[in-house]
Amino acid sequence: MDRAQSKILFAEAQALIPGGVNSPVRAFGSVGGDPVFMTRAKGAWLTDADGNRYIDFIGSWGPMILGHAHPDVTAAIEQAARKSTSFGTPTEAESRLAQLVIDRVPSVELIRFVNSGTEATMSAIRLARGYTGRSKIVKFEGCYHGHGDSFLIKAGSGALTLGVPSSPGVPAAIAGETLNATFNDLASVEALFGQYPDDIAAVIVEPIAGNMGCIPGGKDFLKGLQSLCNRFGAILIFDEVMTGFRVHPAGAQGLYGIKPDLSTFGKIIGGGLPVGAYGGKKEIMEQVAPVGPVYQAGTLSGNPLAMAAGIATLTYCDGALYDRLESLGARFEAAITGLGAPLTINRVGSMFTLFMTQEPVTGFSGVLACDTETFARFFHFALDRGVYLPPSQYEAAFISGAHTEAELMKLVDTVRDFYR
Ligand code: KE4
Repeated sequence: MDRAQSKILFAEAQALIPGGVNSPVRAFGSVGGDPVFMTRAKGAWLTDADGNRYIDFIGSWGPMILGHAHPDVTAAIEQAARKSTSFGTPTEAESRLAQLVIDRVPSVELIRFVNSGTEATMSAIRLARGYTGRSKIVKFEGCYHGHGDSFLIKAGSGALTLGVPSSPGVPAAIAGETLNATFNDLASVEALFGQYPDDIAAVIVEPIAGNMGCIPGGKDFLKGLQSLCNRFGAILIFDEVMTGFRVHPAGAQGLYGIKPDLSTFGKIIGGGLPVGAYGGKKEIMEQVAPVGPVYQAGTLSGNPLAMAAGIATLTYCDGALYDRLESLGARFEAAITGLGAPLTINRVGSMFTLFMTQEPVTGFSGVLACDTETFARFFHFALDRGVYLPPSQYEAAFISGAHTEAELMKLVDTVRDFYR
């Protein structure tokens, strides 16, 4: 495929922006080659600066569950924009989106909107620390919760992709308050509570990991986390920035039947516009300013365009959509498995990862055993055939409501041809 215009745009961007990208994982660091500059998208299809078309399996890293340029989402944004793009005052739309989330997620009694998933998780752990008076947090190696200082210790997603899971620039004093446990290994968490019985403010977990590739949390593991937090007085935070409204109408917590103390959201609730949120038990959320002393603020929090896009998107996130995504995803998974190719697929609903290993991938060690060189070759093999996958073995791919069987079978055919 000719991507001359993307190359020109990339060279220009590199002179202006570090790495030519505004988020490292977009830079093709682990798959090689130059990133592709997109100019438009519709439904399940992307179009790049050279006019090449691709079936989209990134979905903007999760938000585009309805597919691109859904007419009602676009119309809602246009209508809101005509009334101004921001007021800096409360608006009714914020309550409308808050109500939609609270109605769907039983554990959320109060919610605060912010501008990104990172802001949501940063705020949630500050709240947990303020509420408990404790300073340590437990996260899991390979999980990613955004680029807040407390999380960039053995993190997943772009940090892992670029080989810097623990970032320079995070002061030792902050890094020292973050304890890393092993995903799907409850004993590793019990050991930390045994070591710090009175110091852990929160355990934050992706209930279905998406940032070391897609790895479902075991139900006993997640319920065990809840029991440990209850026993030791720590806050259980489900980071549902990716899984929220992705895998179930009530997110992963709806799928597992677990009610965490706090949850974080992002991506889908903004329909592609910048939104994050944190919410949960009223007695905890009432510690947030201006009701309580835990401070958190944002010029554009609750932005009217983002609220409009989120409301329009969630309106379509109904049972019929999730049933369709599950049915499509299950047929896709069966077709991939049926190829007998030397890879492993993990899937939950409409999020999945093709791992370049023949072993089951149930945790971080399984991910590290993957052949990332083969993944890089497969990524470009697919790209040149009009299939756009996440440019990293350590990411989840996404199916949208705009995908049909034909688009998914194109990926199946691409896998078959790659291993032929
Ligand atoms: P943002 O700050 O990127 O909106 O959200 C951070 C975040 C928090 N929690 C989870 C579970 C997440 O998946 C994310 C962000 N996900 C990555 C994709 N793996 C964002 C893509 C990127 O960094 O460009």
